[in-house]
Amino acid sequence: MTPALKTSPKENRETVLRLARAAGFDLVGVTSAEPLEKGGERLRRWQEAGMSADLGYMQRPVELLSNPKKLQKSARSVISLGVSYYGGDHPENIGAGHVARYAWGRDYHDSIKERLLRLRGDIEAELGTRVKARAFTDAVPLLERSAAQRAGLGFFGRNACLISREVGSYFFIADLIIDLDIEPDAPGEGTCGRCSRCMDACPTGAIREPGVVDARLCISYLTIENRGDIPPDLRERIGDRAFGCDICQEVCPYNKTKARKTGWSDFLPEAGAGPYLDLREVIAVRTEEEFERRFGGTALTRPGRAGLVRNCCVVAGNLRLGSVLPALEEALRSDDSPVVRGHAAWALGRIDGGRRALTEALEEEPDGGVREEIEAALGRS
Ligand code: B12
Ligand code: SF4
Ligand code: SF4
Repeated sequence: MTPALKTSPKENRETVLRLARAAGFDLVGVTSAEPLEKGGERLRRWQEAGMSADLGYMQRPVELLSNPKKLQKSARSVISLGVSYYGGDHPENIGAGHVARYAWGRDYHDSIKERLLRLRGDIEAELGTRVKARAFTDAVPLLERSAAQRAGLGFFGRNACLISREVGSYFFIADLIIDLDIEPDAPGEGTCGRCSRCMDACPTGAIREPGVVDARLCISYLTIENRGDIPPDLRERIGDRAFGCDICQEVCPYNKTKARKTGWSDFLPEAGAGPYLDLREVIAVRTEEEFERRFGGTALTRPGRAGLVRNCCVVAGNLRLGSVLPALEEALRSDDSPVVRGHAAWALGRIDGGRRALTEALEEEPDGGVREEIEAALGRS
């Protein structure tokens, strides 16, 4: 290892780009570690409008979320990386719970972190010096889309996603905040033109204005980050979505023509839960151990057992599946979580043959909130 670096920012850039591609990243770009001012401004307005819902990590100060140097004092550059998670399209629904594409395979946090650390090692080996670099994806408080846009990976779509002209928007963003001077890229450019398909297609109206998503209404938030009840007036609009939502990306013309099949076997359906969940099976998961056995190592653990079971109850109610009645009845009788029991009651109220179990449960139910759900499902309130 040589302590002093003899390579120029231009040479560093060539090295980083080559090594990142060799490590399997589809996209790579570089920006300085200076604050992301425009992104910070947008974040401030988003926070002030209450659109961050109860996401505590998004309510942290704008100065922190928009400044790479707050995460690593010695930072000189941000290497922004993109990796496609596109494993194809969903087969036609056969009465199951739809899973957003990014979560079909192994947990991306683990897969990407491993490769980022390997990339950092490769950079050190090639430059012959140690570098200080913080490696993360979707785990550290930084506006990753804004950093990626400034690093040239793509442009902001009206659905707020970063869209690459090379691969569309089905890609994760990962970062190395590094104490190395690297020649930066020009910011990403592109436009939606006159298209507004994502805004028209969003079932909950969550895209409040171009590029601005209200988390309180977004199905991705409601089914993944939210730990409590799904507001009754939004349940029907969730349709068959049991985990996350891709609607505003599915309708996007860039994804129709540019989506690139992932080269990482970790993200293929065989590596995890795949594109659909068996509703009866998930609704019957009663313990944390069973949940971990079934979904450990995938992103589906994020909402917790009760959250995922809750979502599957809502989907069963929306699809009005008689075959799921016994599982819903059992959940209403015996699940420990009031959130699960309440959503099971809601679903039973929408399925033919569900009333008897509701009437019986009303006698026994100890939780006031769940009793209200049962009353509502029976049409009494
Ligand atoms: C909080 C969060 C959410 C929240 C809020 C989403 C939101 N749009 O704000 C919820 C839970 C709803 C969510 C959902 C999803 N998320 Co999310 N999420 C995040 C997280 C942690 C922070 C996002 C954030 O800062 N939001 C606040 C707003 C203000 O910022 P922003 O989304 O970055 O939007 C910026 C740009 O869009 C820009 N902008 C928008 N329009 C315009 C127009 C102009 C002219 C300009 C200049 C700028 C501009 O301004 C905003 C501020 O910088 C990031 C990871 C991270 N640390 O950055 C992942 C991240 C954004 N999510 C990601 C993914 C994959 C998703 C989902 C697709 C998952 C799914 N299938 O269910 C959906 C997509 C929903 C959507 N349409 O945005 C990826 C996006 C990758 C990409 N190609 O864009 C990220 C980057 C995670 C990662 N590391 O890969 N997410
Ligand atoms: S992810 Fe779904 S709910 Fe969220 S903005 Fe996109 S279409 Fe709307
Ligand atoms: S669907 Fe249309 S408006 Fe929405 S992000 Fe794609 S190109 Fe832009």
